[in-house]
Amino acid sequence: TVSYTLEAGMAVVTLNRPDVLNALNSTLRAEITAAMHRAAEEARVVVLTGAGRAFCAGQDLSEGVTDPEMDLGAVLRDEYEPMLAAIYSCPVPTIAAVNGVAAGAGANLALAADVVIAAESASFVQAFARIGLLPDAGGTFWLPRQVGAARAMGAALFTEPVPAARAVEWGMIWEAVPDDAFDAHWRARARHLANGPTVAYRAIKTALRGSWSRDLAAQLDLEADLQGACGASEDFREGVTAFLEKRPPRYQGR
Ligand code: LHQ
Repeated sequence: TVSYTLEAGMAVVTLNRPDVLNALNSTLRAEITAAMHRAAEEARVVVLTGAGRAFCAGQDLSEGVTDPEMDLGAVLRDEYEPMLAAIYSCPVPTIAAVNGVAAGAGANLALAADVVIAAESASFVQAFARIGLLPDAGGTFWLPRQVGAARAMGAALFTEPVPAARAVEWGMIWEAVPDDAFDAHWRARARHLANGPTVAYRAIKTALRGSWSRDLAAQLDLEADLQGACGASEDFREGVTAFLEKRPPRYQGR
């Protein structure tokens, strides 16, 4: 239910249950988690995308979610959290290439990636309250930070689809791209990162992602530590040399 390709440092993880808009069942969650771990080992960028007309419709609602013995909290802890952690803790940059609707946990799965690029026809739906749930899969963490408290609350309570262009305007995602240019565009973005200074990208992720829970003094200290490591990388030397020689850098990711 996941297809995985690796080409020139670019891993592409495609959610592949198009008949149900790539709804997340237990198998798909496990396969996404495994694919992210594999990509973390062998790729310099990872793209998450969906097969067919949707990105992901969230939890598979035909998976017995209302059975009395189904404990939603346990499903979240045991299966969703490892999947989300594999994405947000991935040491290399992650791109969610949101090809179509992203609903419920599918929307928040996308928001766990470092960069979200959406097709213009895509939309983000905090659908949870429609069926009597609260936004999970990190929604209540990412949304207020990315779009502000008022928009986060409105999106969660009213569950209206947020079209890609508005998601950009709100600061929820990085960019929206016309549908006919979407595929070529995210591939170019991914290639850019796959050919970039991987050590620096890792430092950028560590510094930015942890900044919510640090104060300024701790953050400045962390920047100094990380910059020390970047300064010792081959790619830094190459970057400076290329600049002085007025040519494009050739980064090896070391
Ligand atoms: C689906 C689904 C789906 C199964 C479309 N499941 N089949 C919850 C519980 C447990 C633990 C952890 O956390 C969670 C978190 C959550 O994610 S809760 C939120 C779950 N997701 C939703 O409530 C969204 C449900 N889907 C929709 O509202 C619509 O399908 C959207 C707005 C995504 C797309 O609408 P349309 O473009 O009109 O497509 P459609 O509704 O006709 O769907 C196409 C097919 O996909 C259809 O099957 P069919 O046999 O009629 O062709 C749907 O039944 C199926 N499908 N989402 N989540």
